Amino acid sequence: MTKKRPLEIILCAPRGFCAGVDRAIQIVELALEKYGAPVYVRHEIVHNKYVVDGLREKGAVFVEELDEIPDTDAPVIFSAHGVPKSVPANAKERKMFYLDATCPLVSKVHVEAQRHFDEGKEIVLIGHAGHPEVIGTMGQLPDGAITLIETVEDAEKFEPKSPDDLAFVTQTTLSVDDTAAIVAALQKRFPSISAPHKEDICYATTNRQEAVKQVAPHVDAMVVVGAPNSSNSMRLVEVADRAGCPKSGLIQRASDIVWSDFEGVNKLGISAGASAPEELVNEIIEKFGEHYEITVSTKVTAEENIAFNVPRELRA
Ligand code: 0CN
Ligand code: SF4
Repeated sequence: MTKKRPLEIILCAPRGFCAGVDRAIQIVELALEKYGAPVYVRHEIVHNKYVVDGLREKGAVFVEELDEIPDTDAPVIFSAHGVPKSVPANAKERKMFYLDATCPLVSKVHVEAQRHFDEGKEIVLIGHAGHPEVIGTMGQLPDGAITLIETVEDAEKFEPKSPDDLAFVTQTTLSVDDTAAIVAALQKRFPSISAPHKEDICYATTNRQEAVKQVAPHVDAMVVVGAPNSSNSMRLVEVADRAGCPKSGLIQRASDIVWSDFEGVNKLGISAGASAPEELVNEIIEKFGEHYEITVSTKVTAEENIAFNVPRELRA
């Protein structure tokens, strides 16, 4: 057998599950334990196929909209990304027993938007069109109350009705740097615009991006474990690119690795989006270990010790 080529792997830390994802998955698991299958889940509980498939096997039924659910006493769970106000309203009308797995840090943004609205402010949401969190946040208020801004150009073109009475909120999983540029463009044009008391981009997004930023310049390639529909995971790939990493890409499972992409790679960075389980990171490291003589170290750039409680109904 030929000798395996050496590969130095640097794991970014923090990576992987955040407190909101952990809580959301726990809500589905505890609901299955307490009430039995089926448990309905509106939208992927978190954006990861492995997690969703695992829960489906235990009896979770995933739908995109409540109208796909028959009249039932079974619990209905809303995903971590949050929902428009019309969703719990509809669930109440249909007398559904629902559990809200919206991350408390997304709910915090909902509350902020509501507060600005109650104060009569015109609201800007910085985020990506079509993402469920953006749909959920816009859906906290009547149509037209929130204007979505996706880019610096949008910020430069934005014509508010009340330029002196503006506020902005953001999606929680954005690029820290892109968002800072958009906010700067808004503040330049509208110096009195109200900003969140404390960043809307969540701690997990911020910490994962910072870890990738520090590792990326020192590796030949960066692998981000995560799904293409996961906003925070996609942002990690961009961060690696911009930090000067020659190659960076998303990998969902070990079977996705294209070995020819790693020719000439001696140092590999690995991170994982907030919705990617550590099992998948380990699976991918093991696969690299089959092909290379690997050494693994970890670069820790922040400590995290945040946890969120599950809803009262599910507490022991
Ligand atoms: O990947 P996720 O399920 O969601 P996005 O990054 O696409 O928002 O991770 C959990 C984040 C939340 C809310
Ligand atoms: Fe909550 Fe942030 Fe995790 Fe989203 S990425 S679930 S906002 S902690």
